[in-house]
Amino acid sequence: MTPQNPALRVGMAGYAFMGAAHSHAWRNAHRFFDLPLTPELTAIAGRNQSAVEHAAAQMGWASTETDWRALIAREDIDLIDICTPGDTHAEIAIAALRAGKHVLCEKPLANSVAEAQEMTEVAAEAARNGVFAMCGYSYRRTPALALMKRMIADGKVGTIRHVRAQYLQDWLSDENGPLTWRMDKTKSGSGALGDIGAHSIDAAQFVTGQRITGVSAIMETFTTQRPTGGEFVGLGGNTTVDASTEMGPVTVDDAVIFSARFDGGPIGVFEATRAALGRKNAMRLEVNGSLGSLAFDFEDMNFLQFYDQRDEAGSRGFHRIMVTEPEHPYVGNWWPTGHGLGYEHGFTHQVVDLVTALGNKTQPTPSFAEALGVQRVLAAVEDSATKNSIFTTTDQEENS
Ligand code: SOE
Repeated sequence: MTPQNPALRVGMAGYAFMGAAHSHAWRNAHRFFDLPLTPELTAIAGRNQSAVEHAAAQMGWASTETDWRALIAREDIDLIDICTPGDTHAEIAIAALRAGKHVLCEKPLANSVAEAQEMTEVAAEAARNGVFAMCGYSYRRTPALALMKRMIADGKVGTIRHVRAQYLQDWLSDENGPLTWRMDKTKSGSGALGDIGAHSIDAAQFVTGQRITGVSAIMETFTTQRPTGGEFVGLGGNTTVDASTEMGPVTVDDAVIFSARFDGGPIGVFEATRAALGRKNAMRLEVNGSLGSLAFDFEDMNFLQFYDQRDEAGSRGFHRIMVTEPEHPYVGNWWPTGHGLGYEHGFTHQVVDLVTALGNKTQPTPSFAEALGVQRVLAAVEDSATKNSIFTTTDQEENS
């Protein structure tokens, strides 16, 4: 009888889409990976008693709280998992760390650089006492993106010249879609930029091992007013019928595009939108180097495209690597080759890496300091978009 690993007792704040994805990960990680600690779904917190009790029953949590502060006060909880909107991240994470609880905080880390800086300082102090914090940029744990990073590090594309990142969704194409927290700047911090553009920024810095040092941006809000009171069915799909006819202001971007410079020399082009009809979750990343290119599209997430200039001239072309071999990151613990993984597996791999780091008493990644770096890029993009001077063609005609 192998000795039972110590428990990692988890308290989660929030139970919507991210709560469901994180709960799936906490339930399954130790059943497919050998972990030094065994996660336990000890308590879930949400303000609405009946809703959080339903969520607990559905997602497998042992108890409920209606205030996140009660989670932090409990002696039977070791880690706080923050799956709430961005305006609550700083308050919850700082209180949890100061109470000696490890923290997993959904992305983006915060709604401002100032909040992210304070969280990072508190996390650094907590780490000195063996209490660790991680930010939930889960896409880097998609096997094909982890393989992209490995191949770049192994020199497969040579010197990086271009980084091209798009994150395209269409669930906000419908102007009758209701006004929810993701469109309220006081709750979400920004729109497509922080919600999905942050994933692209983290993934681009992760796979290249380089940092964005400067940006030039345009941000746009296509639908400036939306019906209040309704909710989206799931995230995409049709809106519910109970959206009221009262309209409210959208205070965030529908779409953002920006150019970027990386500290190691490459230049980059980024795009994030939730209004690209027909694109459901097209998180795309392409790296072009002096010896080859790598390209990924989450809508084809079990494959990585690789062009190798060193191939025979007559046989050069993008190879479509099926990322399901035991040699590939994470996949050896799941199914035989060719059976594939899904969106939820990135969250499970996130728990695997977090719990492994905690069991080894080492800093899990991305740390709050690394997530602060993404926050700085988000702020620079917003700053550029508000101050950027677009050189119109009429300017050129007048000045010529
Ligand atoms: C909505 O755009 C959303 O749920 C994001 O918030 C998630 O981070 C992304 O993984 C899926 O789309």
